[in-house]
Amino acid sequence: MDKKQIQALFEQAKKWILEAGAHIRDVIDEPLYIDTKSNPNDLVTHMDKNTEEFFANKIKETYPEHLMLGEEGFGDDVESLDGTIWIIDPIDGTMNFVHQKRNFAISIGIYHDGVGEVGLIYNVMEDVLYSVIRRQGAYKNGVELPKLDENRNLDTSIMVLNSYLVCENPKINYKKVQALVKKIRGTRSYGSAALELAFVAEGCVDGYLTLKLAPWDVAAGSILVEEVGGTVTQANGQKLDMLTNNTVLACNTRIHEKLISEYIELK
Ligand code: 2AM
Ligand code: CA
Repeated sequence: MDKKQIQALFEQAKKWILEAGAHIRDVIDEPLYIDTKSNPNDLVTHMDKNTEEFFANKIKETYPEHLMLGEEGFGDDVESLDGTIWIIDPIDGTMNFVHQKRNFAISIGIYHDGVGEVGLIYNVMEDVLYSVIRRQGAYKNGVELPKLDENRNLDTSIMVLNSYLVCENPKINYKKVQALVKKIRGTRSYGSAALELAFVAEGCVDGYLTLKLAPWDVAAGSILVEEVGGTVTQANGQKLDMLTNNTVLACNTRIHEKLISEYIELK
């Protein structure tokens, strides 16, 4: 895919994400039809489904040769990353959407032959769009984000961590995470992986560690973070796999190695 085609794809995706977001804002106070998925706290609403269907229809109409991988099942059965694939979370942070009517995002990552070329994360209620075209800069509402601070160290870092990481947890040595909490300057938890990755890219937090994200949670945010010089891997340092769930460590590159070698021990 050449530069011109990628630019055109970006413009199209941007138009659709802003349109979908504007619609959600218009109907935000209407009644929600809420369902649960894997467990009583795993929420989905008719807006998650309608929004994903909106993208699925647009993509099929406009780019019949492209595939879509989405959270709510309107996409394709994607078994390889060959070709052009739109990886979409129609509402990332559904619990926030339901309980708070804010702090959620639409996330779109467009991958070509396994490489993330375009990323868009739209904080719908704040009308803030994070966007990236690989090697052409990362932006927040059209203003370019600077590269991450090269002097960052753990003592002065804020990290996005969720409470599961510090409770007795069979998947990670939680005592090491507790030591990390003491080491760093502060912790935050926002409840939308896409926004949490965007905040790493923005440099307003320095790292994000979590034990289970789906491809659509991380597809756009990882492109954004890497564009500003950050590092995004699994929590053991291995490359992310966009076809499966992953543990995720996204952070300022300066603290990545120390986090993995001293504070993250997966079980
Ligand atoms: P969602 O709202 O789109 O489901 C919550 O901390 C973050 O983790 C949200 O981005 C949420 O995405 C995601 N998430 C919640 N449960 C998940 C699961 N079982 N697998 C992967 N990601 C999940
Ligand atoms: Ca979702």
